[in-house]
Amino acid sequence: MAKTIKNQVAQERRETVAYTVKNEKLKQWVHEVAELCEPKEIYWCDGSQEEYDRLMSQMVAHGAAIALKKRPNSFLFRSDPSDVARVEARTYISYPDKDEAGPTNNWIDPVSLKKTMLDLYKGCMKGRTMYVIPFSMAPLDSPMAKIGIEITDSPYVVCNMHIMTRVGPQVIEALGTDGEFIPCLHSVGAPLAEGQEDALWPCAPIEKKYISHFPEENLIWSYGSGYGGNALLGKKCLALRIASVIARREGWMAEHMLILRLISPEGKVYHICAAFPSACGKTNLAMILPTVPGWKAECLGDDIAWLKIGPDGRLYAINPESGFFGVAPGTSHDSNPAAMDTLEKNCIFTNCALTDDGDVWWEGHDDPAPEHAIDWKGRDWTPDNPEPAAHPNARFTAPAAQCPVISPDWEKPQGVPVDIFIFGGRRTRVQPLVVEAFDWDHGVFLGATAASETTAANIGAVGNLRRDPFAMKPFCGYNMADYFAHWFAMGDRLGDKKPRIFYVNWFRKNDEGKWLWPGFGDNSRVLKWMCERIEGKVGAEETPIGYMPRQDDLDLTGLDWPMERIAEALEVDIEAFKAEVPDMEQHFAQFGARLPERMKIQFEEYKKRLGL
Ligand code: SAT
Ligand code: MN
Repeated sequence: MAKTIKNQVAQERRETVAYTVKNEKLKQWVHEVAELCEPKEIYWCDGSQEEYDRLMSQMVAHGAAIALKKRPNSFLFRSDPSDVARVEARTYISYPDKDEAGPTNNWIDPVSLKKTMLDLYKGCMKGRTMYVIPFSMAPLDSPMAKIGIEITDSPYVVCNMHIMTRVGPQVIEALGTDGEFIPCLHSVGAPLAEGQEDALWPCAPIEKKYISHFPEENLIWSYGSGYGGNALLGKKCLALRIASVIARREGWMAEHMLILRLISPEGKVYHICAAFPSACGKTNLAMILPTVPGWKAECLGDDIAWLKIGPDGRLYAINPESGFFGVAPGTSHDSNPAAMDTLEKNCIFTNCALTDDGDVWWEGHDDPAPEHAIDWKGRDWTPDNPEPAAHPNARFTAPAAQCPVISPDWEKPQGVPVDIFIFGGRRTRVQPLVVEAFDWDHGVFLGATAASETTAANIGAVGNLRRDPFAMKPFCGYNMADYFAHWFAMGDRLGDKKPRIFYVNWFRKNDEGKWLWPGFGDNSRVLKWMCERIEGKVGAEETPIGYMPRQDDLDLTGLDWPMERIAEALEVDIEAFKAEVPDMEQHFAQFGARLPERMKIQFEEYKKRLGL
C-alpha cells in the first residue's frame, strides 16, 4: 500500500511514495522540479499493474482513453490534431559550442535555452499530478543498463513508459544512496486554472514545444508535447540522443536499429542489426516470418540497439526497450502477422480509428474498411471519406514479451553477437534491392550517405528525399562528423571480428509505379544471401556501388513474382548515381574540416568507380 508522507521542502503538497528513496540527489531534484512546476501533488510510480489499471480507469472516466471492448485491457487515445508525431524542428541539442551539435542538429546555447524553458516550466503543472517514473533502459541485470528518472504530468506517458521501459522500485533500489541517473523532465505544457476542465489531450502549441538535450549534463527537458518520442523520454531522447554521446565517450554504440536473429536450416544462428529511418519498416523486418524455405527468425528489438564489444572481441547488441511503439497503418496479418498477434491484448493505441463494435482499425488492416467508424479526430467516418480514418502515424504501444516470435534471448544481459549490419531507407527510385559493402570503411560510407523519403513519423512534409545518415539524423546527440569518426574507430577496434555491412531498399518502383520487390517475408531471401556471403557460399557481382547478387544468387524458391521486376530491382543505373554526386558533395560539405579523412577517401574512390 502506498503511504502518504508530508513533503518537508514544499508548502502543502501531497507526496505519495510506496517505497524508500535513499538517493538524496534524486529527492532534491524531484522537489526542485515540484517547486518550479507547482503540481498539486507528487506521485512516485511503482510500475505495478494496479497502478496502470488505476491510471487507465481515471483516463477512461475523464474521456481521454477509450477501453476497447474487443481487446482485453487495451485502450485508444486520440491526440490533439497538432500533436501527432515527433517534432524535429523543435528538437535541440544544446552544447555551449554550436559545433559540438553539428550541422544536422538544431542548436540553442544552454543558457538561453534553459532560460526560455524555465519560464515555460514555471507553474506549468498547476492543477496536475506530477508523476516520478524510475525506469531502466535495458534489463537492470545487464551491464549495459542505464537508469533514468522521468518526471511528467501526463498519466498517458506513465502508462506508455510501463510498457516501453522497466519501471518500479527495483530501479530506486539499484540507485542506492548515490547511484547515477539521467534526469528526464517532461510536461505537456498545459497548466490548469482552478476549476478549469482538462483537455482530452493537453499539449502546448508548436511554437512552445521544446524537446531539449543537454548532453554535457546528461539532461533531458521536454515541454509541450504528449506524443511518442517527444514525451516517452527513455526512447529517442535517452536511449539514442543522450546514449549516443555517452557511447562515444565510453567506446560503445547507441544506434537506431532493430535486432533480429536468423536461423539457417542447419541451425546456424546469425544476428542482424538494421538501421532504417522511422516508419520505414523496422518493426516488420524485426518480426519477419521468413518465406525462404527452412529459415527461421526471432525478434530481439524493433527500434534501438546498444552495442558493445564483448570479452571475445565481438560486438554484442541489446535492445534497451521492453515494448514496441510501432506504426499501426499498414500492419496486417499479411505484412506482419507477429505484430498482429502481439496487439491482441494489453496495448495502447494512439490515433487509430474506432469501430462501432469497439475495436481499432487503420488503413492497411486485414479487415476491410468498416461501414462506419469514428476517425482519429473523433468524427464520424465512412469509407467514402477522402481522409484516412487513422492518422498515418497512428501508433500501438505493445509489450515486447507478448510477441510470438520474441527471442528467448531478448533480455540476455550481455546481448547477442552481431554478424551483419544493414542500412537503408525508403527510396522509390534509383537504389537497388541490396548492395554489400566492399569493406568496413565502404560500409561506413554507405551508412553516411543513406537517403530516404520522409515519413509521417515527423511533423513536416512527407515523401521528400533527404540524407539520413545511419537513420540517425534526428537522433545523434553530437556532431555527425564525429559520429562518422566513431564508426571508423569502432571498426578498427573490432579488427577481424567486424560485422559485414549491407545496404537495402525494399521500396523501389518501376515507371508504372509498381513495386519491384514483394517485400515483407520475402525479404528473408535477401537476408539469406547476406548470411551465405559471410559463409562464402554464394556469389556476387562487383559493381561501382558495391557487391550485388545476380538474380541466380538469390534463393527465389517458391516466389510468385514477375522475374523481370526482380531483374529491375537489381539494376544499377550508373547515370542516376552520378546525378546524385552533387547532392552527396553538399551533404559532406556541411561538416567542413570535421569530416574524417577516411570519409573523403571513400567519396573519392566512389566517384572514381562511377567514372567521374
Ligand atoms: O515517436 S517516435 O519517435 O517514438 C517514433 C519514431 O519516430 O521512430
Ligand atoms: Mn524509431
